[in-house]
Amino acid sequence: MTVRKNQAALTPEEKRAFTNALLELKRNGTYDRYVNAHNAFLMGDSDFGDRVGHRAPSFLPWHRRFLLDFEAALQKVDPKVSLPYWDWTTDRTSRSSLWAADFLGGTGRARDGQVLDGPFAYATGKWAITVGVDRRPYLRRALGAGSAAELPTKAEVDAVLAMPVYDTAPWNSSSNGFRNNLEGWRGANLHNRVHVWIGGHMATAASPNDPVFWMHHAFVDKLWAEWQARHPQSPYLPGAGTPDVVDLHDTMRPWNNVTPADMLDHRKFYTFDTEPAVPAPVTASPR
Ligand code: CU1
Ligand code: CU1
Repeated sequence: MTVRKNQAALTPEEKRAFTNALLELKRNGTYDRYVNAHNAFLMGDSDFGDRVGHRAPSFLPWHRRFLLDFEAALQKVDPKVSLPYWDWTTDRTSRSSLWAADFLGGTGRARDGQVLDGPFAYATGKWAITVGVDRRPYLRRALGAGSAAELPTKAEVDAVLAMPVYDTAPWNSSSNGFRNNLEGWRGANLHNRVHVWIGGHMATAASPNDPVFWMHHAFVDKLWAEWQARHPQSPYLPGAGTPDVVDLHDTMRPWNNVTPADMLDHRKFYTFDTEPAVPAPVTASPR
């Protein structure tokens, strides 16, 4: 069973295994298919994006499944790898070990935002951007330099985790409730603000070009699990019969065989290092 760990607790070997698996997916073309899929959701068909992956109740189950697919691709390269999560309430400056040259590399240079150090710097020849908002081929960041000067705080996260209702009509970026406050279109602005704080590619629809995308969303996903644990009586909403919105048992594009209900229990797929491990199912040994 996969255990997702806090990125700050990874050993040097675990960091290397994770970044090497990312580089291999980039080399074999898998990585850019994921960037393309995410980009298509936001840019290709606005109705598609608005109603499924973002600005919608299905924001959380959609990204849970997207991350699961990507993690499975990483594990094909190296079965020991899992998606680390980045707790941005704790590791909240550009001096965090997350941004060191032995992990993700640091912020971009002032002139053009180009990331110059670490495994994803353009000069390594291993991380050319092919799916972008323009033709610049290098990964860009501007940590804390944009309109989001500070990452969300623990207190801001706790206030959102205390919200008892998952989502509310009209089920979009104006809704009140846990999902939209976490996604960030209202209130303290959690998830969206982190994209803007990083800047560069993370502030665009092609955000998965920056590997920090996966670690940011792994933490957003963990916050959903924490919210569920705190509000065990609060269901995913809407339940049924809502036009143009993914109800509990409606399928989500692009998979068409996955519903939010299928995604509600993350322990079917992985656990976090902060919770007890799920015991392996007892199976008859083959011989
Ligand atoms: Cu997304
Ligand atoms: Cu995001």
